[in-house]
Amino acid sequence: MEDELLRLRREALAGFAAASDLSTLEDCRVRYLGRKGLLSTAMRGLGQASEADRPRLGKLANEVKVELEAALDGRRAELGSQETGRRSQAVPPLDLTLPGRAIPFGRPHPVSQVMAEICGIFERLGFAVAEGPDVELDFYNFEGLNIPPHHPARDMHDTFYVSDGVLLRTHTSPMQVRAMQRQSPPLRMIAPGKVYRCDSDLTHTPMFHQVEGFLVDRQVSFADLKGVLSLFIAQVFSPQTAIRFRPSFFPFTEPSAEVDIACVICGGKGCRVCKQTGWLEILGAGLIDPAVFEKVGYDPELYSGFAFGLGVERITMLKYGITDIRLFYENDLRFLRQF
Ligand code: 2U9
Repeated sequence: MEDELLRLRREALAGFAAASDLSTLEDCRVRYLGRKGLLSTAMRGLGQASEADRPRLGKLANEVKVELEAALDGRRAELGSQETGRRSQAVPPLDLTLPGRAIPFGRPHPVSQVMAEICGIFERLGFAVAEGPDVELDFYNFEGLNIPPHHPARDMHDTFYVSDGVLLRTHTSPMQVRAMQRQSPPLRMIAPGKVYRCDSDLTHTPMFHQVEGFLVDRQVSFADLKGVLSLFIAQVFSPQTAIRFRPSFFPFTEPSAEVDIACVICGGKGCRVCKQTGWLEILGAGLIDPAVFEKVGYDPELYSGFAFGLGVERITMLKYGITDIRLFYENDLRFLRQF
């Protein structure tokens, strides 16, 4: 028995020393010190030793056990630090002098930038900003704006219909009709957003952005409209930009006008962009037609108002000399990075 314990001790110590990694060492531990390992089996055999030998052999078995556990711990620590060392050597050394990797920054789309600029100008003039649904009811898009069924003005809008009486809004003014139904005057509001028309060429896309605005109060005149739009144009373009109001027609305004600025390319001399006229149309406007007030229950004898509408892509194109509207929607970074 004594010989067997000493042999186990020798073999186990040799096994621990020979283990070249933590997993082999663990196998070795199970073999010698595990619950069903060789040392436990030998200790169970102590019962068969003579009563005289038993205390000495028991003491020896315990000493072997303590010695093997200490040797195991030592070897485990040794192999553990060797493995950590090997792992850290596998990581390439850090070169702190290398230049960092640049984080590519995004930026707002040029149309979003100009949209924000336009909204900012009107907000500083006290206009509230309204939002509303892209899918609209016929009433808010047409009827409430004095465009009844079969009115020829509907043809100009190239409407996408979703179902009977439901459509993609062709302008953002439906939001203003909704606002008039909710609130009573005075009202000052702009409605920015996407609009949809079945049209596509160098200057038209099926979806584009508009900002439409209106002001309703007692005794609002065309002079108020001219004042607000002159301030607006001076800020978006320059205070030196010449402006003219040209008579026009819209079903929802009377009188109506289209507003031109002196051509940003030739300064008014005449060129290809302004078709030799020296002027560029940038927005439409007018005094709100009393028929629109009647639709929403405002008294047209008591209230008057002005309204205007502009296409954001068009303003952006004129501001930056862009000649093809489709460039806005191709997501070519060489184009977008210029803004
Ligand atoms: C209400 C009543 C009237 C908004 C207006 C225009 C004139 C106009 C076009 C410019 C270019 C749209 O993007 S475009 O095609 N808009 O010419 N819009 S007056 O009139 C309103 C708005 C709200 C209640």
